[in-house]
Amino acid sequence: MIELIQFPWSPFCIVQRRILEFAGVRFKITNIPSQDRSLVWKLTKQRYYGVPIIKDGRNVVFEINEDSQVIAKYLDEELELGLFPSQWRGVQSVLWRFIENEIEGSTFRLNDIYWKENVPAPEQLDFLRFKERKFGRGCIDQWCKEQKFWLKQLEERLIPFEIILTHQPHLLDDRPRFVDFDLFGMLENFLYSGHYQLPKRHKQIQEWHRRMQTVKHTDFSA
Ligand SMILES: N[C@@H](CCC(=O)N[C@@H](CS)C(=O)NCC(=O)O)C(=O)O
Repeated sequence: MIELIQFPWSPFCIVQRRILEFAGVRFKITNIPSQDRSLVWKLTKQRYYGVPIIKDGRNVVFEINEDSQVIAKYLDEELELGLFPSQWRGVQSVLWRFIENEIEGSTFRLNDIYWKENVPAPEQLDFLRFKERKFGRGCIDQWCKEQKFWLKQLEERLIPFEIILTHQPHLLDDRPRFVDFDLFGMLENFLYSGHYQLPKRHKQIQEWHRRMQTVKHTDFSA
């Protein structure tokens, strides 16, 4: 059985989790503390410490750089999901960079504002230290003060997706492709704390998001 090693609010983990649910296969979730990557380190034979990774029998699958989609492509091939059709290769690789940088830049900050509610107490010290070493002292307090700005920025950066979805049910055509799951993962991370809703003006995104929560591969089989 495929095992997903993750922690629940990670946007990139949510992407792979939803792909596995979409596929309709049985899979196992192993949650690790967000600041303890020893299991990942061990399984990858000291080659990776990020999440998510997956273990499928003897195969341990993980990313090789910031923009690789090794895990999603592995699942796509093994489970024949049609997430990376060749005609959309170029377009998808441009879109996922936008989603994972421009969109994620707003969404993770907005969710991190509520970190004390998400991160279990014993992990909070390491979590805060990790964030402050990466983004500077007091970064989360700063994001808290800037909350309106990040919300506005997210709303604006979602406009192109709202326009696309006015014309078609999914981001590239009439069925979900990888970028649909990618955007879904970032938005689920944004919604994780329960303090936010999707921007009111983005009605098409709201509907698409509702569909993406339950869509199944079998809905599209011939
Ligand atoms: N492009 C990677 C990004 C994964 C990523 O940034 N994961 C975060 C957690 S959300 C992580 O583990 N970062 C390294 C760290 O926290 O040390 C992917 O799609 O899996």
